Formats: sequence, C-alpha cells, structure tokens
Amino acid sequence: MELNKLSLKMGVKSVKKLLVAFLLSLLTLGLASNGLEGETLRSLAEKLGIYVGFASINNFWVLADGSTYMEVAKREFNILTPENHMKWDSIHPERDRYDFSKAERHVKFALENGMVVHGHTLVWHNQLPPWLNKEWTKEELLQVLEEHIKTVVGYFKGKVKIWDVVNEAVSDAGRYRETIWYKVIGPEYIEKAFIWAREADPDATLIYNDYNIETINPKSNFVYQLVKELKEKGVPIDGVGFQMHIDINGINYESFRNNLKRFADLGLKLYITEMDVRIPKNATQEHLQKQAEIYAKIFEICLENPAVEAIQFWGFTDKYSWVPGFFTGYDHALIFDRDYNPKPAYFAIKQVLAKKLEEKLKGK
Ligand code: 9MR
Repeated sequence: MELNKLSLKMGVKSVKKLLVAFLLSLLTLGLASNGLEGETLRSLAEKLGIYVGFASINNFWVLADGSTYMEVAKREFNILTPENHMKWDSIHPERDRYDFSKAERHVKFALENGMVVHGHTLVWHNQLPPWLNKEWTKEELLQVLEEHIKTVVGYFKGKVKIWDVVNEAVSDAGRYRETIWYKVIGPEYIEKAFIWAREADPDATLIYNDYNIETINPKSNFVYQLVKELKEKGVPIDGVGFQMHIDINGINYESFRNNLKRFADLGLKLYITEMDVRIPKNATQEHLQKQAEIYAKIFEICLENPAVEAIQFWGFTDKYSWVPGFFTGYDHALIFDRDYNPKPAYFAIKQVLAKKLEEKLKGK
C-alpha cells in the first residue's frame, strides 16, 4: 500500500516534470519562430527604420572591460551620443584652444561601426570651462557662442548628424532658465544658436533637448510654445529631444502620447535622448519586472508615432551610469546589468520591437 502510494506520487512528479519540459520547449519554439534569438535591438531597429542607441561613457576605449563594452555597444545599437566629451569643458578648455581628441574617439568608434552620431551639446549651463566664468558684455558672449558653435559643428560636419543645439534652457516651473546665456544675452541666444549651427552644417538635424518634458506639464507647455514660435519665425529647428530620466513610478502614458503628438504636429522630429528608469538600490525581481514594463510601454508609445526617429538610453550597462552617484538609494536604471547581462527590460523592449516589425510586415 505504502509502495503504491509512493509510485503514484512519483508518477505525478514525473508528469509534472514532463509538462514543464513541454511548456519550456513550446516557449523556445515560440521564440525561435519569432526569430528573436538571432536578433538584437539594433537588427530589429534597423528593420523598423529607427535608431536605438546609448550615451557612450568617457574613455571607454581604455576601460579594463572596454572590449566587452564595445562588443555589446556595436551589437545592440545604431546610434551613439558621447555622454560628456562634446561638452564645453571637454572640447573647449581654454578661450583660444579646442580639444577634439576625446570627442573624436567616440565619433570614430561610431562611424567605424556604422552608427549615427548624436552630438551633445552646444549650449548648456553645466560643464562649462572656468574661463567662461567672468563678466561678459552681451556682444562678447554672442561672439564667444557663435565661434564655439561654428567651430564645433564645422569640425564634425558630415560626421555628427544630429545636434542637441540647446539643452535644458527651461526651468521646471516653465520659465526661461537663468543661465549665463540667458542673463547676458537674453532669450535670443536660443534662435541664434540654431541659426549658427545650421550655417555650420546645413545637413545636420538640429534639436532642442530637455528633461521632464515627456508629459504635458508647465515645463513642456513652455517648451512647446518656445519651439512653436521658433518654427513660425523660420528658425532652423528640426526636432525635440525628450530626455526621459524617470523612475519606477513610470509616467502618465496617455499624457506622454498626447504630448508627442502635439510636438509632432508642429512638423518636428522627435527623439528620446537619455532614457533611464531608476529603481531602488536593493532591487527585487518585482522592481526589475516593473522596470521592464515601463521601458516596454515607452517603446510601444514611441513606435506608434512616426515622428519618433530615435530612442537612446543614457548608457547601457548599470556599471556605467550617472544614476547611483546622483540619486541616493537608486540604481540599476539601464537595460544591461553590471556584468553586461541583458535584464528583463532588454527582453521586454526586444519583444515590443519584434511585435511592431511583425505588424509592419503584415502591413498593419
Ligand atoms: O551623465 C552625465 C554625467 O556623467 C555628468 O557628470 C553630468 C554633469 O552635469 O551630466 C550627465 O549627463 C546629463 C546630460 O548631459 C544632460 N541631461 C542630464 C544628464 C544626467 O545628468
């Protein structure tokens, strides 16, 4: 009797095991029939005719794990933004001296691997070199800015296809940010910057880039009005960059969708420029899952809008991310872990891209 019970129990266990194996093989077959195992974010993005990319960390070419970093980067992405090396303090360290050496390494890596370069950034209030920190007259500062923009854009003419011409010029309250540029020159520094960038490279795509403008709020309303007026005046602005530094609470997706639409209706191209989704430092599987859902949802909404040209992450491995150094208690904001293993967010994004591709092929 006891023996019978045992064999019955074992039988149930074996059936369970068989069932699990069967389900697993179904799953694998499903993935195989999607063709996903041979695909990367890059391969899917290319088939969809969009760009998916990353901010390249400082000096990646000399990192101890640089070869892994570069391998993953070129496998997964078709657009790159240097995270810091095109900013003023790096590229224009003295009044009469430019240093393109580091920026060039990023550009070289991108171009050698068939990636587009997104330049960041021509006018910003952070990471300015010390020499700018003095009393300027309006005329002097206009001259400094014009020379900087024309020199940098001219230097990378034909190589940098997209420029963040003006970055973060608006405060969270929805007013002009009180930067050196605004205080000395006045709001016209913005249109002048676009005009000079266009003169230096008529073929580059010129965008305004900012954070916390993903949904409809006082700041995005101000930016909307600003870029609308620039367009109406004939200022050469081609697009808007939504940085998308967000957290585990996600954003209001309906508002995001409507916001993208109103900017696209102005005839502008749209870019997600610096996406990361920060989660608690001691993250659980649930956090990672929630993060994956947020990434996937943002991708889904972006792919609905044909004006969205590119979606970029602010880095790709959690090993190199500005998040833990800036937001106490937060980390793991990117789509690869510190050992370059793809996280749930990576797979979720891939599924969204694959689904979109399937729809596209079916002519939906
Ligand atoms: O990721 C960048 C970090 O390494 C720099 O220390 C920091 C300095 O301000 O800038 C970070 O990048 C910012 C980007 O240039 C503009 N948008 C916000 C990004 C995160 O702060």
